[in-house]
Amino acid sequence: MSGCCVKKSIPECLEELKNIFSEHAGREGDPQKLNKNELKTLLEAHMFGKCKEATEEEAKKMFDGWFNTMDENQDGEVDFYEYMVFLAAFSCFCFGIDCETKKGQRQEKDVPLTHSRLWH
Ligand SMILES: [Ca+2]
Ligand SMILES: [Ca+2]
Repeated sequence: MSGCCVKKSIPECLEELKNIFSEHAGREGDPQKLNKNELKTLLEAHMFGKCKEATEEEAKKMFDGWFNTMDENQDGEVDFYEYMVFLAAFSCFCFGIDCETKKGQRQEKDVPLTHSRLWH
């Protein structure tokens, strides 16, 4: 994954993101949506790795927080739209860019700093 977007076009990068989503979403149940197991595997494989500083219970609590943040319509699964909205918000957070949610609140409220600290 490292080097993504260095010499790739934006559509190529988006296709890569979609491929990662599809690869994991297709493992269980609905192939168009990520359930909790699928999302956990995706995040560990492509985003955060395994959390080393937190206990298993703390990691589960954090993951549940991430999942609930991503599952905007609260149907218990994360679809591609929810995944991309999360990535957009997460990108802003990582790059220190202010981004407003639909409710007009700062994104930091949904992605607490402790999550970032513990997952790196
Ligand atoms: Ca699925
Ligand atoms: Ca959902």
